[in-house]
Amino acid sequence: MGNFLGIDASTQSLTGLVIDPVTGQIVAEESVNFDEHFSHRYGVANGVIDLGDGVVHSPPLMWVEALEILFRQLDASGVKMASIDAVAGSGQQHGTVYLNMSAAGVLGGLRADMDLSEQLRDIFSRATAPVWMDTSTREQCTQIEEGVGGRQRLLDLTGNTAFERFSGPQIRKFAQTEPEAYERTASICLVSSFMTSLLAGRLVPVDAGDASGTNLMDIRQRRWSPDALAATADGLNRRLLPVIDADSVVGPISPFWVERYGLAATCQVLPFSGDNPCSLIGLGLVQPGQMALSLGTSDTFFACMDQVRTSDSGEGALFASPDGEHYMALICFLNGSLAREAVRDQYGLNWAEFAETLRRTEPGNDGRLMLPYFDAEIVPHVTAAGVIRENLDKGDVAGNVRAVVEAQAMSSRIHAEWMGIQVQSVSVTGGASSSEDILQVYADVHNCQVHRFQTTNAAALGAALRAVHGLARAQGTPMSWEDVVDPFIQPEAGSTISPRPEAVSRYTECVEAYRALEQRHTG
Ligand code: XUL
Repeated sequence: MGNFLGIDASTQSLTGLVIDPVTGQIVAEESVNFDEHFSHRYGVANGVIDLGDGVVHSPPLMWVEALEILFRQLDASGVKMASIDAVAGSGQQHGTVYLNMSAAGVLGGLRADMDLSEQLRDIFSRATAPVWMDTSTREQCTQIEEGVGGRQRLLDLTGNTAFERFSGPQIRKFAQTEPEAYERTASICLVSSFMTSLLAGRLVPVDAGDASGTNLMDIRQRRWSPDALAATADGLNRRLLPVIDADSVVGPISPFWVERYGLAATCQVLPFSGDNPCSLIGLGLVQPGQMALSLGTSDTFFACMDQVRTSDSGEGALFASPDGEHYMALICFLNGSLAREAVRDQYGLNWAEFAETLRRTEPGNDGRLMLPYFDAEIVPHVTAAGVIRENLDKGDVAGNVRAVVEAQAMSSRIHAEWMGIQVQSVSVTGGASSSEDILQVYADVHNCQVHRFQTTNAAALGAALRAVHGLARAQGTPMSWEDVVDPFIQPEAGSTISPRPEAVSRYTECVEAYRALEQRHTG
């Protein structure tokens, strides 16, 4: 067995992670930050273009360029490209990429002597892709829910009520507001399936894990729901390829990557899935009842489940697990690292000072609370930015630092109640998971141990592990999910964070105070 590559196409960067499944080692991890490379050329900040009024897009051509840079970086880091047996990936969820009828032909005839971005420049019917941070589709959400026979029906059918960021409402808005461009659209990809298509050199369908984030897939059948398609846009069925199993091999990598970067012609491509479904695998959540936290651009808190369970309030999301068998319950906080960064910047701190401030302040923050809506929020549903402070002065640096982190941790506890899981431990990933001080707050608020791992990028790791599992199955030597994930999910020695009894009892009260404050302002 050789090496396996997992690629994570996230909001702010593109990461490649190479694993050796035999030794259980991460062989290489390289990242391309979009702002560093592209802020001028594509006008992105934090990887996105904020067009105002809740409209947030990213240019897909930027992801194309980043993919080539990533392969160059991996090569320069010493990875033997020919040793990669298979590649799979992970993409920020919900974002949609709109392609015209030339796309399939161009992808199939890629030339290795030209940049990928140069060749793909004209395949788009829409230059930019709405991403998960876009909150501009409230109207379309209501229309889709009504179109399928009500909110509850959409929830029963797809596992989710209509969310502004989900692909279906975004597609509907495009079809309504730019009908000519929609007419010119031959195929609609998600970020995940777009990236897979670049590697495979042909249009590849969406996997069931990411398709669950569209408001278009029948969650039990794992295929597009005719009712949801009809309620979303005319002619949508022919613009979407049928949903595929995340575990299926799509085919060999395009000769473009073989000739240009030395990958083996036998290297197999498996579908990208959503970043959260991939993190589920990367954190080893392949059995029901386990919980994990991802502290990224968004913060997500999620669990593996063995049956469909939806949140009555409609704020939680449900996805199909890419393990092909289970489900993933998730809550997504838009004000994740962006809120922590906003506080850090507001008070001119660096991360070390931010952490030091957390360390010297008391759990419970002496009753100083914050609702950290630096931007509109997904959970709970808040339509416009507006930070609320209680017993907390805006000039109180230490109080604000602790308040933003405590708010995020308490909100994750309150809004995960619908999952009905007795939290035993939390596995954690994402950039901010390197901060012990932030994680201590989560351990205290949830009264459980918090585990950290070799990499903070569980999405890329999960993608690589999916490649191992899928290829073994395709080769007729199937492996259990446990055997695939186990070598990579041993907590880092000495890195587990335990709850402190005094802090735990203080948070029992604080959580109720936070709940009451939140209900007063959002309820
Ligand atoms: C999940 C969500 C985000 C994105 C970006 O529903 O919207 O977590 O996947 O990472």
